[in-house]
Amino acid sequence: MAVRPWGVSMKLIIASKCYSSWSLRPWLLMKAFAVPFEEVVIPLRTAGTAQAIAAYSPSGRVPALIDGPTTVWDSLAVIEYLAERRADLSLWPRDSGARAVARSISAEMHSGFQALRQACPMNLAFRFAARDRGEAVAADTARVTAIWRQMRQSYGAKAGPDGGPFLFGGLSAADAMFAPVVTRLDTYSIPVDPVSGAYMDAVLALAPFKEWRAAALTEPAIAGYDDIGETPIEHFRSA
Ligand SMILES: N[C@@H](CCC(=O)N[C@@H](CS)C(=O)NCC(=O)O)C(=O)O
Repeated sequence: MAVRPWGVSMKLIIASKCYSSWSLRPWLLMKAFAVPFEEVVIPLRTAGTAQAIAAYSPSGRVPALIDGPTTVWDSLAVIEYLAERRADLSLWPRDSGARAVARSISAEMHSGFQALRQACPMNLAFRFAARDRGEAVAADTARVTAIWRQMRQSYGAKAGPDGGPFLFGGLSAADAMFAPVVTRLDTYSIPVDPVSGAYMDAVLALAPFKEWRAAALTEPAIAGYDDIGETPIEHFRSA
């Protein structure tokens, strides 16, 4: 039986890039680590969205990854699958202690920070003014930025080959998991400490993130997502 080369047939099913925070995670990781894939973008909130997603994903949600006969859904499961299939790439940190912490903060992100998510949905088309968004959002922000400071101090900011601008030095799956939070804090002008600010700048400056954002800004606007009852202070869509 012929052995299928790694990744050749992988297909990543995602939703509108402007708004789909979950889709950004595996897409960014795969691009940053040059894992080849074909993308299928399903626009959100159309008459055909649910049916189009259901054709690929048993949960009715994206992202989903199709790798030959295998379908994986849920962003964290997709990332774990990729880390296993492409063990050669070390998508998680190489050190087992660091890897365990990276998985812990990723799981915390995956299942938490509901207030921040709800009050500040991902929207790459605008920037909104800083304002008090309530205690729960402030508490989520405090925890997220405490995680970032701690990871930077304990792992990322180390001198030498293991250092780098990301949570564990070089880019890892943990950064992909937090990328949508980075965009939210940026979009809603939420004040952060200098260490977190520098980390956010590093994520936002990633070439694959810029590629994602550029594509997001060419998509048709979805009024239901754009109308959040606030007037943007910056508009990034070209048309
Ligand atoms: N926990 C899931 C959440 C996936 C999710 O909610 N995806 C949204 C898009 S960001 C979706 O598929 N929505 C379908 C719809 O709105 O019709 C994950 O991590 O992948």
